[in-house]
Amino acid sequence: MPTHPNFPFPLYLVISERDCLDKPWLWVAEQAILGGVDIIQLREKESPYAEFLAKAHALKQLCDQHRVPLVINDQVAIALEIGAWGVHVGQSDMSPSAVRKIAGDKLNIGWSLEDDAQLQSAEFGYVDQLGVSPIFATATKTDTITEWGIAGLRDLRRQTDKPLIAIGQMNFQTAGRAWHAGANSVAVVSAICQAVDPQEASKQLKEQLQ
Ligand code: TZP
Ligand code: MG
Repeated sequence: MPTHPNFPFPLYLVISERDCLDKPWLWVAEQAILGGVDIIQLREKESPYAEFLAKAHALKQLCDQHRVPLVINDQVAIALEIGAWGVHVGQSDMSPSAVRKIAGDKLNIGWSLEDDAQLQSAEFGYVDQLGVSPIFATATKTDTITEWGIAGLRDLRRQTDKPLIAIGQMNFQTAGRAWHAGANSVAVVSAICQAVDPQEASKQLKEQLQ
């Protein structure tokens, strides 16, 4: 799938300190950028607010140096405070309409799509890009409803022109398949954060997305 004009970011890294295991997470982020990651989301589920904010400031500085957009998971206030490119909310977070009310046009809004019915939701209109969550079940996020699969992704592609981000067990075996099925972006956690060489892993994943 060619890149979407409103979301020209084929390789999307979703990072947390925890997912990087024993590697320094900011170093992993930098290596990933050098390997070709196009956009980064900071997804800190365990950090208290102040720690999340401090990490967001540090990552924003790195992203700015490399002109890579930064998305903040869940915390709209943090996204606004650091001047992030966007925020990503799930089905149990602040609604896209509420985010829009607070943030106006300051933030791009990503929303996790977990079933077909959500396409008809009034919230859908407030969303800038969709996380197709998950394509395949993954140990990184276990509270999901079902798997879209590659066929489900292809089906979704026919139903919306919004940018689609494939997430959930995206790796060397699956990223190219999701891309060719209609994803505009492929989001990766473990295949980069837990790679022996995150730069090389990013480079190889990026090569699949063209
Ligand atoms: N949302 C749906 S699946 C997922 C998120 C944040 C985690 C994807 O992680 P991995 O390790 O790339 O499968
Ligand atoms: Mg969330």
